[in-house]
Amino acid sequence: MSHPRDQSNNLRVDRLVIVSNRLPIVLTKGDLGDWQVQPGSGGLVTALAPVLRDRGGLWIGWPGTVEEVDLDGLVAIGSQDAGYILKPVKLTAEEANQYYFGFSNEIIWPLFHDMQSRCNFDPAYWNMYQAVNCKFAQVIAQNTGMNDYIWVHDYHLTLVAKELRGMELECKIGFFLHIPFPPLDIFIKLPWRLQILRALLEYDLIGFQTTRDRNNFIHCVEALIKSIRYDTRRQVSTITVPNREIRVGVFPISIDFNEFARQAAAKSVAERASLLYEAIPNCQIILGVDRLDYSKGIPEKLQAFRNTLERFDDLQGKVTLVQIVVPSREDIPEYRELKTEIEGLVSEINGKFTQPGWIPIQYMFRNLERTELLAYYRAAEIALVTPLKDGMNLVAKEYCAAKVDTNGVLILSEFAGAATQLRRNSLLVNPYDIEGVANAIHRAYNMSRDERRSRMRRLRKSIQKRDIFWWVDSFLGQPLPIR
Ligand code: ADQ
Repeated sequence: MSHPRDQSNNLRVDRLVIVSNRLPIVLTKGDLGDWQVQPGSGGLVTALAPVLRDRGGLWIGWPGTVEEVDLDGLVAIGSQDAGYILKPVKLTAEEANQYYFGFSNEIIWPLFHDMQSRCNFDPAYWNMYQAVNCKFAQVIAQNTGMNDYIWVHDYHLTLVAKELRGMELECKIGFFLHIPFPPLDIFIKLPWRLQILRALLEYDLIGFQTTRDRNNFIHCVEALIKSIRYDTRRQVSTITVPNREIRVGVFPISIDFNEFARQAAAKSVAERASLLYEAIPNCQIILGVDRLDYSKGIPEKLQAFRNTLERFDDLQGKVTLVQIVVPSREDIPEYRELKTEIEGLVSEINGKFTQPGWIPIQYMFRNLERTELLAYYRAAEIALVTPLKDGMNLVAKEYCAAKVDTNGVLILSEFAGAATQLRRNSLLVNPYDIEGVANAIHRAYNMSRDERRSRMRRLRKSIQKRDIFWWVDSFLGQPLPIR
């Protein structure tokens, strides 16, 4: 992999410092109270690990536990396994509660997904969010030098650059927002809108998933902060505020396509996929894979499936929806209520339509092993990815990568960031339009093999071309303004 930033005229960067809410390790407590460290998985770690190993660097974040435990020792083991240094930011239970569950997930998350009525604008959350961002900045300042490039990830850490500038750390700092950025009329509901916007302008480069998000951000800056100039004609635009420039760009995140395709093609996955086919005979499998979150539109999806069975009764006994829900944020009451709502709908639909030998919905609420997830991707003729709003949605890309036989249809929400890239060859739907989604399911079910294959081939080609390595390279390769 090349790193154009190293060859540019830019300041020579010595090391890359990744900062994210969570460190890429998983700490688990055994039955005897002993702690285990496992490496984290996921596209971001896969893509960044080689860069960190090659040019040296570190990853700073919260190890994910507030328990009294020898964090330094455990993290040191994690560093050894990873091949690069991990540095923990230690949080107390109260800090984790108010900064993470509170400000990040009860304010920014719902607001940035256009769901302001779900926000709990508690001022105590804001105070703790500032304090924890400051704590992150202190750990960064203690562990970095002038020539390091600091790359901060996501909505938990919007204030880090501002804190670092306050400590007179003048190195280059980039920021990538994994979730959407809302339009002005929603963003201005945030009581701390000016503080957050001004803090974001302390980064040198801000990356968004889509042009929509980038433009929303620029409109907010234009409306709320005076005397700025900008130009949105390019993939990366420049905002000029008094005395300095900030680059603001579009960098759609992706997956390690080749690795997904390779693993999906393995014999063990093919065998598992055949077992799934045999267990659901004479049916096309429609697959939903979502983290437990109201932004993912799971109840709406179940209603659309019910509508499909009601309006297209020839599909009864011919399609099975396999809905996998990954446990998430269950400490927040709204997430527990959502789980109850989903389970109620599943049992209502199954109660109404089940016939001897056919159950319309198979529902799973758990984490799956990679091989099992890939087997479901391979076995499903149709993927139903219908978030109400989503930064990108990697499940849509993973499904296509794993569909090595190309016999699959992707039904995709127009409000997922992934729709920008995949709109032409998926069936694009409005997830709020129950009948529209049902029509798309009917169309996907009846789509000819040739049409499925040619659409899926094009989807796969486009995802392979812009994979996670392309994403890392294009962010890190971006020339930064001189400070
Ligand atoms: P998420 O909201 O978590 O990410 P998404 O992009 O769909 O959403 O990623 C989910 C990940 O979880 C996928 O990699 C998937 O493989 C994995 N997963 C799903 N079901 C699983 C299961 N049952 N067992 C194990 N793993 C499972 C946020 C934003 C997104 C953005 C990403 C990356 O909300 O919009 O795409 O960050 O920027």
